[in-house]
Amino acid sequence: MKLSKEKLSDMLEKMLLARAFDTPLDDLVFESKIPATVHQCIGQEGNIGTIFPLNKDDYIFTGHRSHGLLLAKGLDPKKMMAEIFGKSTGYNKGKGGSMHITAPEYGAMGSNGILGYVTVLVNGPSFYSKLKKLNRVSVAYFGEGASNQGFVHEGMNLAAIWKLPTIFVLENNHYAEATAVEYACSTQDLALRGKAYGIPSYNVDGSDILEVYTKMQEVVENARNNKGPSLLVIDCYRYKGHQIGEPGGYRTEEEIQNYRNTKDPIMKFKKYLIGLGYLTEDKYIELEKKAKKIIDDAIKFADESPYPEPSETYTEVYV
Ligand SMILES: Cc1ncc(C[n+]2csc(CCOP(=O)(O)OP(=O)(O)O)c2C)c(N)n1
Repeated sequence: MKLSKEKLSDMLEKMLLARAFDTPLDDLVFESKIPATVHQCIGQEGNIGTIFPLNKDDYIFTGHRSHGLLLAKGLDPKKMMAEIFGKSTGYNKGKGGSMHITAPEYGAMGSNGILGYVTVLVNGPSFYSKLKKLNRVSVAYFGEGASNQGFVHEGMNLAAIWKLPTIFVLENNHYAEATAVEYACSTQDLALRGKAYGIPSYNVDGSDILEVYTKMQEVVENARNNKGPSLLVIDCYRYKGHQIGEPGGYRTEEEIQNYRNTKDPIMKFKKYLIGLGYLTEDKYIELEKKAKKIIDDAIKFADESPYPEPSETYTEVYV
């Protein structure tokens, strides 16, 4: 696979943007600038490699830990931050918050706090795309904890029998809240969950964005060529707690440090690009600063934006 320097650079910038977005959120929650807790994807930035083979009009359905994926899909950090702040300038006028950011104009069909439900919803646009011959794919993101939900098995079965252009992306970050995957999942080979429904299923290393990208490219092509759904199981790790403010205590600091030191997706990609001669230490620092500036501006925008008016309480809601 030969990717241009520009494409590789864009991947690094999106990873840095994802990390820069989630990093200041702890303080913002503790200062009550953000009125609810949020789930950070720090450590899981390799997973955004799944976004790059997609077109703007391909659909994604994400879960509660989705900021990095949404930024990579092209959403505006300012409108995302404003949404998390609960401000009227946010994607959903501040009524959705971190777990429900929705921007159909980017194919971002909604984050969803109901674990695993995305695997059912995703088949709607897949079916539509197949019926109307639109050649669009639809992707559902969910965790290994969510993969124990009944929905997920219904969603996979339906995608398989109707041969839908659906891609299931299971982000195995090893813990569902405080519960380790070894305890909660009956098999550690989570690809079996797709194979059980006759779905081609692959394990990929989430610390290597290019491995993630390459496999996603392949399954996206298969979906566009009417070959039906696929499952990617991404092995990854979250450095922060399940959510901001969690007390921890279910894993050792040593384990977290070990991942940071040996499998950090940004550090690995940085090293790779330096090896290729596409990046220098100075350029990397410049890109990090650029990402931080974008997020500082987004925070300022969110902070200065107004809350929705009380009179808007019942607009843009179903009931
Ligand atoms: C149907 C449902 N059950 C329980 C919860 C509460 N809950 C929220 S996140 C979470 C753990 C999710 O773990 P996982 O799917 O592995 O995703 P991760 O948080 O690790 O990204 C639980 C149990 C929920 N939101 N929805």
